[in-house]
Amino acid sequence: MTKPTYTDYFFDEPAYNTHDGGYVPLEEPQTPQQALRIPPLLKPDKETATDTYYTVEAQAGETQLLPGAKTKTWGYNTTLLGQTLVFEKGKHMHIALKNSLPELTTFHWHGLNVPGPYTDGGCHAPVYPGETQHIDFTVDQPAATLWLHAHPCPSTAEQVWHGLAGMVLVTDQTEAKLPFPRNYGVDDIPLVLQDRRFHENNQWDYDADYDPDGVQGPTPMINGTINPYFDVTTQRIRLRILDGANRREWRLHFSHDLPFTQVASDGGVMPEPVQFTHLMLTCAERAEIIVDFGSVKPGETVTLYSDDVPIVRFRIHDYQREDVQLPDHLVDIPDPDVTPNTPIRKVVMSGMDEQVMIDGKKFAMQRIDAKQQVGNVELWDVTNTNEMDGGMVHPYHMHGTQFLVVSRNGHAPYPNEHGFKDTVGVNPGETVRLKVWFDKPGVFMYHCHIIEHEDGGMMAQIQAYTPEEPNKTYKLMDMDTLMKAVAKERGIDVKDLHLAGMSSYEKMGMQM
Ligand SMILES: [Cu+2]
Repeated sequence: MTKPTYTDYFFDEPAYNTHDGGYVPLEEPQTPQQALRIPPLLKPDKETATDTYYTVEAQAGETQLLPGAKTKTWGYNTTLLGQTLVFEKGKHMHIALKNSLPELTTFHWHGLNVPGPYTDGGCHAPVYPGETQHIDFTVDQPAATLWLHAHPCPSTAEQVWHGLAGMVLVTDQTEAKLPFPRNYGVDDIPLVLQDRRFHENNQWDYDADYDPDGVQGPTPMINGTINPYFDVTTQRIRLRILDGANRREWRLHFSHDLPFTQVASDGGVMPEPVQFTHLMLTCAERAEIIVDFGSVKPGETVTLYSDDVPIVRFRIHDYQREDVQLPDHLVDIPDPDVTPNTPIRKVVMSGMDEQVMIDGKKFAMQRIDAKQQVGNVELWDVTNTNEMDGGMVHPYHMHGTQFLVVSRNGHAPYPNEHGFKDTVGVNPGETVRLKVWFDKPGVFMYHCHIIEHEDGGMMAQIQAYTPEEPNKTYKLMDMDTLMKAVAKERGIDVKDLHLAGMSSYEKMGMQM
């Protein structure tokens, strides 16, 4: 039987962001095309057979994005986004987290299976300006495309907007044996999809663009490149695509409806490859796709679009012909049993704008909302009740776990949702059932990954505990400490401090 090629985006069309009142359409940049920036691989400080040492430095700088003035940007080991980290499965990683920014930040490893809350790097793990902290962990999960981003509540959105987002590639022996392109920068290409608005003198202005439903800009920015092209020199390329935007959904398709094959989702290689002509990603989701240009002649250009706007041009050069068939089965994904006694947890995402909440509450850093024993499998029913004006898709993300998608409103999940995921788009009026377990203890956040929604309180946290320490207490960040620290960094009085996400609490008359 020939396998299907899927030609639709699956998500509910009336809930697409294009229908939002505040939607900012993408516009094709009018500036000259530039070579797609490929983030360099970060060189380890030291490497042995068993251990790897990295220094990750959050820094401020300037980046030439448009002709004329450089743009003030932030990045990891570079001025914008990050150098790419490679984590080899089984190795012990030692990472120095250095903050050279003028304000506190955190280093969150999105999708990485590490203990919480300090190694995970959510809001409870601040690194103050001028400080260096050290984490270490053993890489304990399959090959995957993960990412590093800032997560200091309620300023996550603003810091990511400044540029704090980098790629993290986990490698392992299983993936290494699959016939995938893996020559980094040549046929294995990270693709961070973001959007920005350029104000006077080519600068970004987060406050001016602020929208509690998610900040957007009209200009596509791909790997920190405006109007990029990529020179293709092989028949096949692998794109590791990340929706790194604060709010934007990407509806991807190539010119001539060129089909492509998705081989991995958030948490790694999928059990089976799935062929598409169209693919929608919600915030923080990743898809690894393999594109075969075998039907395209050298000299031609294949364009990647989001909706109807070109975002990357692939200029096809001479390439060596190859005839690679992907196996029908790629990897085995463990699917732990559930029983009629398996607990079913309910999570409700509600509201839009300032009203966003989880289970009728806004996030509080000192409150533990749920507990689950490490190793136990539970079903999580995640519901999006927001149907106002057609509603919107909330990308639901969990720290500390790679989950399985069981069903959508009782029906089969989408064809590319059979592998490990850490972020899943939930349509309005829909309940997505997940199979969730934690391998590591700690306090972990779960939230909408429209980043302004999480800053605005659409977030909660769970304590994953071991039977030996069911009531372990962790030192959790508190609002008073945070506000005083940021006010001091900015040289202002704490009563004059305003952080973007706070407005959602104030409008609702709620305390952070
Ligand atoms: Cu949301």
